[in-house]
Amino acid sequence: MRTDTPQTIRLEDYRPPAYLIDTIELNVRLAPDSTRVEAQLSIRPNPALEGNHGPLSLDGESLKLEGLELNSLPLANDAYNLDEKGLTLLDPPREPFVLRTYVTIDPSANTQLMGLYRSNGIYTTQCEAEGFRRITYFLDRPDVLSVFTTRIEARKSDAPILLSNGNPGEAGDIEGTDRHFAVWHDPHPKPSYLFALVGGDLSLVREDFSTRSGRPVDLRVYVEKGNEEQADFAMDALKRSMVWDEDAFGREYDLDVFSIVAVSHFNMGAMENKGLNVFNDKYVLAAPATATDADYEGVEAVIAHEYFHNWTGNRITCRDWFQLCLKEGLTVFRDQEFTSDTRSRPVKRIQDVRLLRTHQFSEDSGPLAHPVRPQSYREINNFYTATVYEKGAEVIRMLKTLIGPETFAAGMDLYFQRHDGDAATIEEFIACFAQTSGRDMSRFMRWYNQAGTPEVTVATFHDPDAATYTIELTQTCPPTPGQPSKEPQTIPVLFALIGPDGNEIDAQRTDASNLSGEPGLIELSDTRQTLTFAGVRQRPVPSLLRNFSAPVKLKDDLSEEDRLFLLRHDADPFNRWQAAQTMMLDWLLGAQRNAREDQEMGAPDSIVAAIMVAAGDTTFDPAYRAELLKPPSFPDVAQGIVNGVDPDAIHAAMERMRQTFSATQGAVLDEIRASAEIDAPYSPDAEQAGLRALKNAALALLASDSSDAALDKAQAQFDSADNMTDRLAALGVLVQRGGNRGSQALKRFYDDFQRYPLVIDKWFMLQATVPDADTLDAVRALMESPAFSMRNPNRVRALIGSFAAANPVAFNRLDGESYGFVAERVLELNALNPQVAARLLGAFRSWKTLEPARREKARAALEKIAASDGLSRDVNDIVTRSLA
Ligand code: B3K
Ligand code: ZN
Repeated sequence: MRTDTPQTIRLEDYRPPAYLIDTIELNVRLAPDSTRVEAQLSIRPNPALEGNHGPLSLDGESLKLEGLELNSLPLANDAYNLDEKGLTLLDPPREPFVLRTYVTIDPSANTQLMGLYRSNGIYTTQCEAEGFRRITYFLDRPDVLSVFTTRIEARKSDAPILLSNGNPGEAGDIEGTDRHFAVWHDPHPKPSYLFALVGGDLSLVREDFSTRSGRPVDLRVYVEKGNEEQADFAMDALKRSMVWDEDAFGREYDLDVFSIVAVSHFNMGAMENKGLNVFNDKYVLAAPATATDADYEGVEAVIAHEYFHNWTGNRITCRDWFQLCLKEGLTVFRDQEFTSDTRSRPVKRIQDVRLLRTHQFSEDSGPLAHPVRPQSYREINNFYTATVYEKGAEVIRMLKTLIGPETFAAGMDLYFQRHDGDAATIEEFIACFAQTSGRDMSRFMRWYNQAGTPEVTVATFHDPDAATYTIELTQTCPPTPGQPSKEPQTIPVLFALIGPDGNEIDAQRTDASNLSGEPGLIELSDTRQTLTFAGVRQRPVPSLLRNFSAPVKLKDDLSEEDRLFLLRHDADPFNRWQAAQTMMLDWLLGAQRNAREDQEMGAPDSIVAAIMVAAGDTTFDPAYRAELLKPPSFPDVAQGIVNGVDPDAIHAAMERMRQTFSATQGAVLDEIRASAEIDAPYSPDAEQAGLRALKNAALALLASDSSDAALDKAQAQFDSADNMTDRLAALGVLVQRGGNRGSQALKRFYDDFQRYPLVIDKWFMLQATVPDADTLDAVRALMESPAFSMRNPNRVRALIGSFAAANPVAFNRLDGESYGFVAERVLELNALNPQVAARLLGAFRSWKTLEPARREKARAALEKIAASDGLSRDVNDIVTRSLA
């Protein structure tokens, strides 16, 4: 493989396509090493452009061209150019014409898992973002929409099931041969990235569905043979998603068939191809013995997400890849709302914010920071990021908060009505809400264009004599690559003032700014704004940024006493939880500093005691109480450190905090644990899952002292569990804290579950995340396990990915050995699967904040990658930006 010259694509260079392709008829003859693809394209010059349309460059990569005809005549050799990027017709007709191409491709040799490939003997495709060009020559860009008709042919024994997008047409045996065929027609014009084709020996679970307006839909979930009893939950989740989108957004399904196919080799979670979603089987398969509650929730959320793309992504697609958040941020927002309606809304919000802070804030504060809508890229696959997805969803949530739910709903309706069938832009999307709200959205638009996590600093002042209370808010946003200075952006800050009796006070705002705003909402649009309230005799405690109303870092002037007060009284469940988190975080920051300076860390006894009171409150939902018992994450702490991150010091502080729970609150924890025991058969529903989450959060804290008493409880749970959630939680405790008991439990777990690769991924993950320098040796050894393969992305993520991204202690070994190890794996994967390699390399994203000794070792590992020959565009892009 050669190193691609990094070519930068810029949003400002966008030009509409010079040619359009109205229809494409594909004829695909599947064979393991040499699949033949015939394509007939009806092409015409784009009437929106004037004058000479020039040469026609079709994208094509790793294709073997076998034939080429224009309007049924073979094309002369000097009429076209062929290179490794595609096929150019030098002087195409000015009138509509038909181009026919014949190519062969090798699905078995496709280890990148882009284009057409085989996974465990099943032919499947992945075309987003630019994979269709690895199947046939085409204008492989999202603003070229075509009607697809796909005929697939294969040996019956090789691929008894043949699927593509749209509705099924003619199908049957090919007489006198051992082959058969199937034709699929998709009436909805779509970009090539939404094309899919599947062929293989699959088991089918089927159900009938009827949309609200009465369209019958044949729902199908296809899984590998032997997995059929693990597909029912996915089917159920699909039906619930379909009903929800009708209720919540008025969106119905629009084809006769909707299929989900689960495959075991997949670069990400799943893909929303029109009418034929292809899934990583991790997000389809679920049974109590093998899937955890979190797995069930993940299956449900990803099924919903891909289904919701049918409107936000497929019916309305993106004009160009810079607009990726148009479909991703919006669809994440929609799946978050679905989960909030299905399960607990406050718990979902807490979990989403935890994820955002852990991944997106880390990304936003390092060398890979980019705006929700980037302005340039070298490899688009590197922009399927926490920023585009999760921050993109936060931007939609802020929009709804600012304009209110009804105006937001009207804007969504307008968007669906106005842009159905379009390849749209963020500007067009936002214009719909500007219209329904009558507002100027220019400062809000900055959320799409400015990278970095804004900081909102709050200073409060109470004047008892004048009975006034003022809140002064200031926003800043740190520099990010290519953006040294930032403009103020519209930040919605939901708030309340809480009086000494614990009740919210209804104070009158007397300041001039934003008097029109909703009560309880501050619109911070300037760099600095001051609010004044009259008639406030006693100092209230402000509850700011309720429900985490904007993805910012809040620096307020509250005391620990204020936070204890909020933990007791705040009616906003998010901020009640946040009060506990902030107290823990402040303590952890101080403690890690002391640990680094070899000072006594102390113990957070009073904070822990207050949290235990809240966590013991049975008027709260158990899932929420479980969240209260989870300390801030390692990246949460690391982000608060300015003078060099020492992962061992952070770990020591986190351990001390957990041990304070077990040492001072052991009896209460054990009581909570026992009270959450379920005396009913397993069900993955939210209620039971919440009880298990509470029980297992209590167990994890209880066992942080590694006492025999606690380990015995974990052992008993491991031995007797009737479900994977409890079994895995107990195994985690034994592996992290139980020494030999952990090794024995691991052995038994492997013996019991070796038939289930997705369960063995959990086994890899638990071992790869033991916070100990020696874990590197364990990971090296596990790579030799027969269950491991560098060719399966799930295995790589479970073992190497979790070691690099979820084990800060072992990854940041002082001797730099782990950096070297991960760099070697990146280079190995670079040749096999560049997307997975680039993703793994992202584990270095915070290297610049490390203390100097580690920082230099991380730099050396990155430089070694940068200096290697044959870097893919994916890896080259990440390593270059990381070092810049
Ligand atoms: N749209 C796909 C992601 C494609 C990633 C391409 N590298 C899945 C999703 O977000 O729904
Ligand atoms: Zn998506």
